[in-house]
Amino acid sequence: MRLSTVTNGIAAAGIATFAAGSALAQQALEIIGQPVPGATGFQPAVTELAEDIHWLDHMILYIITAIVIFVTGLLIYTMVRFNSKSNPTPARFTHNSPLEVAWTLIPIVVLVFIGAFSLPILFKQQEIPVGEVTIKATGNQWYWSYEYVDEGISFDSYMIGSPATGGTNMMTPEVEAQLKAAGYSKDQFLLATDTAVVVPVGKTIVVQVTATDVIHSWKVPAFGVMQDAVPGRTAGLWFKAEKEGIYFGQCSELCGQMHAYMPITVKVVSEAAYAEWLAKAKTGDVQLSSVAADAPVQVASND
Ligand SMILES: [Cu+2]
Repeated sequence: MRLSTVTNGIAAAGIATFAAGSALAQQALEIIGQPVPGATGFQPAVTELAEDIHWLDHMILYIITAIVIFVTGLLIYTMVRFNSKSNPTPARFTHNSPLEVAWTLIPIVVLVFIGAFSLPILFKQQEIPVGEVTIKATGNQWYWSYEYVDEGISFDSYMIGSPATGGTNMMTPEVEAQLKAAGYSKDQFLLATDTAVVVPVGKTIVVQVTATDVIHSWKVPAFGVMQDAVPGRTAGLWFKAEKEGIYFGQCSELCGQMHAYMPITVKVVSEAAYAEWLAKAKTGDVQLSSVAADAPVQVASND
């Protein structure tokens, strides 16, 4: 694993950039998108798509709750009112047309209502805009490869602690040290990767998802995106992250023995930090800046 040193300036600007680089505040990236022990809700939403999904989920939860209360009430009423003690002679009729029409129409209305809100959200996800950054994500057994198609950068991304990084997919003191060196803690084991997808904040990112062997799935919960990676086919997803930080995702299509060990790490950084990373990545160093032993990965930021 490569651990590079502080913010190499853009070569062309040499010393000037270096001076500016040191003037930029060194800001630790906050880990925002990760599972939390005991949590039951969603990870924080940092894209419009994720906000839409959360809104839809909450709206449907109200409808579900009303239906559950209504049906439970009916059941209890029926049990009390029509048991053999309180209703010894049951009625003999077999049809009730108004009732049957009602229990057909009301669910249709409920479903159409839900569809009227969910379909526009689905279309928003599926209509891929023109990306300001386009990344091709390729699923492999068992790691992700990334290619910044307009920049000529490509690299693989392995879980820290996986065999490719010298591990055994188990937590060991060595893995803990590797995680620490990369700016993470033990809690990010199974989530943190040796290299990360780095994207600028507030920009439209288009990810072209595919696979080389079996079906994988590229998913980052905080962005509200998930796309199957199918061999021989390229499918798109897009997002615009509104907050700088570190976001984790996982392969979300069972793809074999080490399915659980091919996570996704996305670092959303300022435009300046992205430009610096890009310049460095073009020289072959795809690590994001340097690392203080106890701080999350440092990136230069001017805000
Ligand atoms: Cu997979």
